[in-house]
Amino acid sequence: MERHSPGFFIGIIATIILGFGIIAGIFLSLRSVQGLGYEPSVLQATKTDSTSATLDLSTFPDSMVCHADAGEPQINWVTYCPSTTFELPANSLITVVIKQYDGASGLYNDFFQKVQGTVGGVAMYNNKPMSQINADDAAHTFTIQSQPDETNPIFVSVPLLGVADNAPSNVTINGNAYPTPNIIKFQFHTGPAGHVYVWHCYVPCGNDRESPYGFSGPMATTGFMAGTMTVTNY
Ligand SMILES: [Cu+2]
Repeated sequence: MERHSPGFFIGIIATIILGFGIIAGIFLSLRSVQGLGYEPSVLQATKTDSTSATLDLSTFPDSMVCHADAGEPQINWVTYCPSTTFELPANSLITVVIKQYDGASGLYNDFFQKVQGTVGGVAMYNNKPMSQINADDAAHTFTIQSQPDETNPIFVSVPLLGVADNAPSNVTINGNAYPTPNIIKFQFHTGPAGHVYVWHCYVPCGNDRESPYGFSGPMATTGFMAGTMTVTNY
């Protein structure tokens, strides 16, 4: 039988210790990411009758209105408002109305310039029906996806038109000035209760244009540009 030097065994022990160290490191960093994440309160769509409901949202270029106590740097992050943890009634027609106050930052992936999964394949942009917008004009997207094992998949994706960069800030909310928002409205259907979907924005509207190219900060944080959509009975 081959004999190993003491160094061989020290190497194995070092590898085991290092392995545990890496696992512990990953675990701790994941925990701290969760700690950074903001757990928003649940926003239930408002039922208008037994088979329909409305979800009223806004998107802001900063967090002054929606996360007033966030502190640095979150107070400067773009955000959906008032929440990104949504609850929708089962087997219903959902009308989403978004007041979009932010300028465009544009898409890297033109797939998300199309309106997808809505009733009629369109969204209303300031009362005008459109099935897509220019990729460069997108400020955010409203995108619902399903996990791979989902038995009732839903895919809805609507690009939100940015306001012009030179638009005057003529709207005041809680003492903060914003331009007149674009109003984006669309509808989709929910299926049976008891399903949870992934909700996200796909415009790289995060902190910077360096790696990871706008997908950091608010894009990676629950309550800003990431969340969940739960279909339930209420
Ligand atoms: Cu966004």
